[in-house]
Amino acid sequence: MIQDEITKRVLILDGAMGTVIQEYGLNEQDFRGERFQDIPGQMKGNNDVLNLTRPDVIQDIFERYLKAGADIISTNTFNAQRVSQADYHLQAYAKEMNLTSARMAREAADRYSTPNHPRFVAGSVGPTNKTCSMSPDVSDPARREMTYDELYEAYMEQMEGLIEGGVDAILIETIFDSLNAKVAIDAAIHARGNRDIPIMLSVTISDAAGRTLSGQTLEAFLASVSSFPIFSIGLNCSFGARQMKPYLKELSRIAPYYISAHPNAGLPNSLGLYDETPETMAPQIAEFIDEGLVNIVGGCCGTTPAFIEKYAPLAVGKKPHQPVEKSPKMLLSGLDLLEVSSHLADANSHLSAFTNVGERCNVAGSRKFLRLIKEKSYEEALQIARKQVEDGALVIDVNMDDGLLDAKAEMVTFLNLIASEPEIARVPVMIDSSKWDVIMAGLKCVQGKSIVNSISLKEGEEVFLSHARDVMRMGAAVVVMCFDEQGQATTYERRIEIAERAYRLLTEKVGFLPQDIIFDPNVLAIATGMEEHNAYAVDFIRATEWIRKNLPGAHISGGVSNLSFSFRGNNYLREAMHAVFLYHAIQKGMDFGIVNPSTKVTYDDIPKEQLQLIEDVVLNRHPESAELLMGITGEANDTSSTSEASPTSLSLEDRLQNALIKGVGTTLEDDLKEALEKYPRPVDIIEGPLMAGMNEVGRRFGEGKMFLPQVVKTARTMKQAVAILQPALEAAKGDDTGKSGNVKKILLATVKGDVHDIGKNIVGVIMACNGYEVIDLGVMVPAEQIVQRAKDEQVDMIGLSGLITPSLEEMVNVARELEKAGLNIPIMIGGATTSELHVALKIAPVYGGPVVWLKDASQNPLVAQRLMSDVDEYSKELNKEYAQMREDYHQEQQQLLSLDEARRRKTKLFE
Ligand code: THG
Repeated sequence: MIQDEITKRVLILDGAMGTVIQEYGLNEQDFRGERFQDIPGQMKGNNDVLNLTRPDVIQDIFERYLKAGADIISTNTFNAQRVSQADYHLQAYAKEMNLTSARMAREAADRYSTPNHPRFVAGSVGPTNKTCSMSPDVSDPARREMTYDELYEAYMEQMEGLIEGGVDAILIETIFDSLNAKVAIDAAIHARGNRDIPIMLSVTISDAAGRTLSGQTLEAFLASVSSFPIFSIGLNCSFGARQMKPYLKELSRIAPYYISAHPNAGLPNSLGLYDETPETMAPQIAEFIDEGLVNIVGGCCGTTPAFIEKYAPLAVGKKPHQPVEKSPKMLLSGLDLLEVSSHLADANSHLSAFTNVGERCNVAGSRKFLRLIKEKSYEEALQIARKQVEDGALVIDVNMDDGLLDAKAEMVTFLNLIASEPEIARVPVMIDSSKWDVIMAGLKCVQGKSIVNSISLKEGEEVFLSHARDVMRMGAAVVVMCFDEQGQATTYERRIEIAERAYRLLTEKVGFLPQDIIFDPNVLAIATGMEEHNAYAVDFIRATEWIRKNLPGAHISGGVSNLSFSFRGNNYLREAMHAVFLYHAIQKGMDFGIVNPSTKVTYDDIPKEQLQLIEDVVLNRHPESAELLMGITGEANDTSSTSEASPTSLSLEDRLQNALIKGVGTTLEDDLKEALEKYPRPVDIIEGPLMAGMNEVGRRFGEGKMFLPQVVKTARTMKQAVAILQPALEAAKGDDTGKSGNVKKILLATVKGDVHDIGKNIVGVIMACNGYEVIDLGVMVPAEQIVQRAKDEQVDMIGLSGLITPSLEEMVNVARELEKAGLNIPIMIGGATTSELHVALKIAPVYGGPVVWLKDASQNPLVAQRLMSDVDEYSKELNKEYAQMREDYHQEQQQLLSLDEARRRKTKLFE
């Protein structure tokens, strides 16, 4: 078993599958085989189908890795699920691919196993080509290409195939979206049942700030999976070993699992090739092993059996990494980590130990929020969430329970919208509903680790346990209300009785971690005029103290604003009461509270006489004081106001730039109106301050100071700005000499095999702003479709985008197909791995029309302008430049001689 071997030595994992497959020079027919003659489209590139059509090649690769010394080989199933296979019309064969690949790997591993040196098979599970937590469309941030349940079905089928084929472990790899990963874990746990098949994870960091593609930090990701039974966690792809090392160090310092590393053979160079060799990589891998950072090492893109052969001896006799202890703290996350200690705070540090949960995104708790949701004014509703986070809310509660709303649909929409707002998505959410299907639907939208609000024993143990198991399955923490079959607990005794019973059930029957349980002993309204209500607050506080002492690890929360319902309309008094209540409850261990985060009244601010009176009421010292409370009003104006002063001290240009950088469009309307008066042409506003803002965003992203979801947001704000300027742009177009009536068309596409579209979307916005008609084909667009649409629409330009290395090859393919179709429409090339050199060497030579490489989106209008006005002259310039670059390149290459040539030229010493 892997579980036994991993404690003894550092295990060697295999290297890349795709890179090695390329060595075999397979053609379309090899991929297609006899079986798939009639399937439309291109099959080449679908490596997973080779399990069925060229099993000999796959077996050979398994064998070569085993021979090279791999302890673990992974199945050739990275894309073998129906979501990805749909592109090749092979959904129906997904399961068979897994089963076959696992069987072949099993057979090979068994053949190489000896009692002293067992070999293992890991079932490779990739992220699919769709993401669950990001929108495929910048202008519709709530949209999702795929739901949790759809992905779950696809993964389930894959896992079943792998397990039936005999894998020893499931390796969920190249994780770029934690929600996709959570679905995979959910499916793996269900597919394995009670078989002992460990789950291994491998994450891909994709920006300079060390975040995943979907925007989480490594720590936040660890929190997302912290309640799942994980065997190992590692990093793969995107970076070479050197860039990976700091993150690997962090991982081995904080992750309570075995650690794996499978770096690329360096970063791809401008041609998409890998510069590192087995000889240059080995010392870097040796560092990982020698410094005790890893338990498993292997390779990712660009590595081959020759690499693994060099790695295997490095591990001999070396001590494997010793996993750190699991944190006893509650781990929550949005895009960032929120760690909540389970320790009872001491009197001096209580403030830092309190987690305030924003209460305002609640249709039952805010008339304004209810109205906005009813009107579907989501932009403004999000503003309420954003304001709470700005005001310091560490978590936000979301509740859509209202008789006139479709609570489930609204919960899903709002959580999806939040996911596209990095300022808000930073923090974890508390999903608040009294309907279980609303909570489940909400949990299926969030990539972070959230809190379920709430479960209780009011419908008996069976329902309680079933809900608790659902929460476990979704990897969330939970609020347990002190309710049972007899109803709501209102006394001290009933509160602690229910809490204790629930605690036992959760920790003993369900296996819940105590630190993931939050008890809510019911904050109820006091000073209502009914005597039996007077002890509610003090009993809550006493129950809090008891629970913290007797139910170790568990937390305490409550809906603080409930306390003061009898004083509605007197906000100052309400907030003063809340401050007093929290002051005392926090001292006794209340460490969460659902509150209005913008409250301005603090305990110390309350004048002495008032304080005395309020404490008498809250602590039930003088029940008669309630009457007197009514007389208290504060100087403070309406503290719950959500209006936000805009910083008018900034210049117009700075305000516009800021709006873009922050991705907040609320001031755009006014500022753009002002700009229209100041600038001679509306397009000058776009190319001036707005473009400056976008460039600043690009710069910050490059430096790792902004991460992807923030960039997406800025793109959306840009679009919003353009929409506001649109009427003025239209009007101005009429003035432009002769241009109207002849709108130029540009076709945009992210090429097949690639899902990245931020850059492309920005280009779309900018081109639209410049008066071009944009036809955006989206992501993963096959060459045939590009050719077809280019012809049908008679476009004037084509923009091809791609971020990952294989996209380079695909762009060459698209250019070839366009050429074959007899087209010579100018092509613009952009995206992270693209380069002018690659265009000069590979793309321009296969295409008759002009091909231009663009460094960033700001260049598109200028280049387009030249292409549309003096294309002949421009083409000449480009061709000259490319010819020069090719020549320089070849000269450089020739300085590296072939082996034969080198031998021929050797210095002859003994003639
Ligand atoms: N425990 C748990 N969850 C909860 C509660 C709880 N969720 C909901 C609620 N109680 C906590 N949230 C609020 C939110 C707002 C108010 C009270 C509790 C509130 N709102 C103003 C009012 O009703 O006067 C409305 C003001 C407005 O319309 O703007 O007081 O106890 N687990």
